[in-house]
Amino acid sequence: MTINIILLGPPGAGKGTQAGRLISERGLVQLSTGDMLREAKSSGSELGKRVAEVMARGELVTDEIVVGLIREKLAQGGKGFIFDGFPRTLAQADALEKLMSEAGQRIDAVIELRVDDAALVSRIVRRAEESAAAGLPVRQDDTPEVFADRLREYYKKTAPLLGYYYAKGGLRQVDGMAPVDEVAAQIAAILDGIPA
Ligand code: B4P
Repeated sequence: MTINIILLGPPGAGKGTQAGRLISERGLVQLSTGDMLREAKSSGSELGKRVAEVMARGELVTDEIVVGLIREKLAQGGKGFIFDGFPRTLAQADALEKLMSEAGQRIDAVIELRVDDAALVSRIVRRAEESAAAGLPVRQDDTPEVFADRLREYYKKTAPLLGYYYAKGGLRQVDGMAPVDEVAAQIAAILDGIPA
């Protein structure tokens, strides 16, 4: 069965973590705008330089850039997508709806990972400490100061999507505070309940 899902939630909610599970367990294709933007950043291109400045401030990159990246990926084809970190604004949600309908596809479920703010901050701080201890690069936006700005952007620009998808009837919620395996089990139960 082919399914397309959106993982929605604040920064650090575990969208990327759960997308990783879904790739290995269900063979879905992950479309992470965060990863795409980090790739653009490390390429050193003009676009990458602009993106790097915005991300370092904890702000959202423009809808135009992000929708362009998603359009390119969707044009490469494939079935069964996990939209991880996209859409993040109402304009992106509208653009996605258009792109999916042009491709003759639909979004089967929008899954919100619910995690409280204090837990988000401690996850991000832990990730930065673990990366540093392992000699791995630490994400520039994983500092408590930038994280506060990322969270502010989330509540201002992304949280309104919860009402948007609730009104459409496709919003499902999971307890993102639970351990990774338990969150994965909650998501699996939602996916198993989607009619073929
Ligand atoms: P993203 O890369 O999307 O990153 P994120 O929101 O920080 O992370 P995610 O929710 O995936 O958390 P993760 O699994 O890593 O965005 C980064 C930046 O890119 C944005 O600020 C923005 O500038 C830009 N951007 C991206 N998409 C955009 C868009 N559409 N439009 C505009 N700009 C865009 O988990 C975090 C940590 O928690 C990890 O260390 C993990 O191990 C841990 N964790 C996960 N699940 C856990 C659990 N259940 N219990 C305990 N710890 C857990």
